[in-house]
Amino acid sequence: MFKFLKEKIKSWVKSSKDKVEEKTKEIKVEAPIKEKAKKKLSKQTTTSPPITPQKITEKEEQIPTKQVQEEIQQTPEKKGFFSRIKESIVGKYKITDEYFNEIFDQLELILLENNVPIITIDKIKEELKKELINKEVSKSDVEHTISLALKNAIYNVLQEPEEDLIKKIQSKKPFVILFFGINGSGKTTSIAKLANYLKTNNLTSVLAASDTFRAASIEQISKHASKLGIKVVKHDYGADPAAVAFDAIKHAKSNNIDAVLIDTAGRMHTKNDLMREMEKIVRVTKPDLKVFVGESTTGSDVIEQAKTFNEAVGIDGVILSKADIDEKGGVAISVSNAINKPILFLGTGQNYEDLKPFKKDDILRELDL
Ligand SMILES: Nc1nc2c(ncn2[C@@H]2O[C@H](COP(=O)(O)OP(=O)(O)O)[C@@H](O)[C@H]2O)c(=O)[nH]1
Ligand SMILES: [Mg+2]
Repeated sequence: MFKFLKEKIKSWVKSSKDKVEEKTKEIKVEAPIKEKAKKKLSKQTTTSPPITPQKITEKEEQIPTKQVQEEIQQTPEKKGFFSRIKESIVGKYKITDEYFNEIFDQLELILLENNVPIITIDKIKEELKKELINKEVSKSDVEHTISLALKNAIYNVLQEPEEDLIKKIQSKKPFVILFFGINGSGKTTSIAKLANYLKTNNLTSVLAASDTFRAASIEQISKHASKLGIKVVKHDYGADPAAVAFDAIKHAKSNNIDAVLIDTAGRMHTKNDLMREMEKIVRVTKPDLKVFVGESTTGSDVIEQAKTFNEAVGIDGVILSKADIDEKGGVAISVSNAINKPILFLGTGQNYEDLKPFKKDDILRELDL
């Protein structure tokens, strides 16, 4: 899923490390030292060759006398100059604000190119800053430190469900799940996959064919139901979707069925009348879980859809479909951060078993962080 992002992040970490080394050398060579202070400092050292950060160990660190320290600190040209020298002598580097911004600019571009919106980039930046700014990093640890900080930052923007869905469904009968999203986002397919997932977890379900609008939609869901060996409740095309869902819930109650999965017609989040219709379905069915199905590959569009659906009807969780054909993966990283709701599943193909419970650790593993 992260074909592009994974490689780009890897080379970013590497180039950030190279920059740290470069910068450390720069400090060593270019930093102006007041002549007087410099002489006093050199008097203390027994050997004359210039000290390069790579060769020096902590043990060999030269501690200037208090007087020398004061003189260096008093030099007007560089604030905090002494500490910078010290860092370079012991082969350590402190990541300053200025330096952080320099390396972060590159990462920002990489994330933008891979469908991560600004709101999430800002959050990642904030998290990275907390971990990296003013942190003393020994040279051998630079790569690991940056990579670990990014891992933590991404971990903190991801959201997985707090409670296992199977347990949740077992706690209330029938458990009503409503699915919505735009046309072609993968709602009907995801419903069929979820029905199959429930079946493998010994839970029964009934499908509500509440997409009474799109041509062939009732046939499509009926075909899935018959393949899976489960019941579908349907009316005619043009019927009230809320009434279909209501009947499905009634059927579940009288047949002791665990879950009701309500399909709906795809609707553009920008069409007010369709959003009002969705509000009516919510009022009538009182779903226990409202699931927004978004297509992973649509990038920033899906973030906008999620925000609008969340404001209009409220989202409890997200299914991101077509993760298998998404080479960027930015939406999986950012959708939760944009609406503050977890991703429940990733759709990873066209077969019934291609529905993967969302786990933060899996994402980090896929990113190789
Ligand atoms: N590759 C892939 N295709 C998917 C996935 N989910 C759905 N699709 C395909 O996307 C198309 C639209 O799906 P459908 O469920 O009809 O979307 P709906 O209009 O939201 O109900 C169909 O061709 C599905 O087979 C997925 O996770 N991966
Ligand atoms: Mg459909």
